[in-house]
Amino acid sequence: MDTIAAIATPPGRGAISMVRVSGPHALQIGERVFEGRKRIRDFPPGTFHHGFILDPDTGRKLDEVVVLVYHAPHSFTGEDMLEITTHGGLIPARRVLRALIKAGARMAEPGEFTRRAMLNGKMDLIQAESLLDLIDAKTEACADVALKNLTGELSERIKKIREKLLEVSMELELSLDFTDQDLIFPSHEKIKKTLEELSQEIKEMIERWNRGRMLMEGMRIVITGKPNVGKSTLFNALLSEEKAIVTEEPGTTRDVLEGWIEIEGFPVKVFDTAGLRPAEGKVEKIGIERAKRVLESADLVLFVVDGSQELSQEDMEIYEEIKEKQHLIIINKCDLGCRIKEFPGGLRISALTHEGMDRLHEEIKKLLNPEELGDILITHERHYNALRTALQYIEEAEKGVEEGRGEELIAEDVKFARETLSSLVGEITSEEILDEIFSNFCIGK
Ligand SMILES: Nc1nc2c(ncn2[C@@H]2O[C@H](COP(=O)(O)OP(=O)(O)OP(=O)(O)O)[C@@H](O)[C@H]2O)c(=O)[nH]1
Ligand SMILES: [Mg+2]
Repeated sequence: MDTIAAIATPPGRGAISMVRVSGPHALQIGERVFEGRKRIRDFPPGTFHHGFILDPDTGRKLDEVVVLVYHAPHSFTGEDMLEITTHGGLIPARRVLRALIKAGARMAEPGEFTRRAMLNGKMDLIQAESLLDLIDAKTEACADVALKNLTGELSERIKKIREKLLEVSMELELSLDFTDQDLIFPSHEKIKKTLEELSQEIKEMIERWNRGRMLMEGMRIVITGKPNVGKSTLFNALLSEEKAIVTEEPGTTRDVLEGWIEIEGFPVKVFDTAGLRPAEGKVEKIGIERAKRVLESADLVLFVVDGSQELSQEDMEIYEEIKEKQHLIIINKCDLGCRIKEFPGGLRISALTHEGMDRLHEEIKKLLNPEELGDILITHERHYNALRTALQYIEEAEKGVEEGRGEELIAEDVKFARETLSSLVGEITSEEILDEIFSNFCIGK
């Protein structure tokens, strides 16, 4: 294993930056560039030491630093590590990194520190991914869920399920050894019960995936309706910003506009789109195509109609298109009176005067269900897919027990379920998958 180094802090103006070094030669490489009162190898672990970093070839001073030493295995990566705190800004940390490379370290790949932490058993793959989630957290709630999984809550649940599956496998082995029907029967009842419990537990985790996804990636709210009903005015009201152009001319909005807001800790991405109608020009046509495309990916559609006029054929045509999706009907311009008798459950608002906006927020909040935030564990598609696959195997095994299939066959399904969960926590995961996951990390993490 070679020794890696990287700048762990983002570039730019700031008080301090940090350069990290990890690997079997971290201390020796540090010594080649560090000048202080003590040699690095004599630092007691976990203590800070003041000194200078010098160019190993010329002896030129590069920065005044503080160095912290960790001895393997008591470090983030599980290897010998140095954390060199340099002055902030672009140059000091870069010069220190260059000196370390000259002294024998190699530039770290993105996520390589975390990958080593995983290889050395400091964390599993789910925890590594949660670390990335924490860094990328857009809201407090995202950070809470990420931290929970970083400290191992999801991993623990998965490992417990896997242990129970192992018990089932052992029971099946036992049944295989006995041919006496009386002996086999009670064990089969027990196996069936365990499998049922496990599939129930996995189902509950999977059910919350959609909200976990919305928490991590943001809920996508798309505003649609015919031209001039006040979509852009509503968009601006939701964002509390005059971002979209509003005019009394139908067909004002052409491009898809987007903006982030936060509702109860959930990041929410709001899209304003072109009013839907038979397009009049080339630009509008493209705009409408784009609007339709973004509608397809909506978690929630806000279907807007103009309440100051009667409902039209055009409104109904658009409604027919979106009614199968999760939607809210918004009867806008209510400050001008409401002439729409249809849609008794529609939300009457005025995007202009903000009347009724509170109720709209409430309705969106209901869909996000923030009270159950604490139960969200699944926030990655990878986790969701693995759990679904494991569930299929477990259900197949359940069926096998019910139908009295041979123990070998049932044992196969249970084994596959176990292996799927092992790959979820990263114990048997291919290099390509690991490469892909870690490539999303920052350098220095
Ligand atoms: N009185 C009143 N006027 C509104 C309200 N909402 C929007 N308007 C007006 O309706 C007109 C159209 O508003 P926009 O927000 O541009 O409508 P749009 O649906 O985005 O229109 P397109 O982009 O052309 O599809 C503007 O003159 C707005 O000021 C409202 O709640 N009350
Ligand atoms: Mg508009």
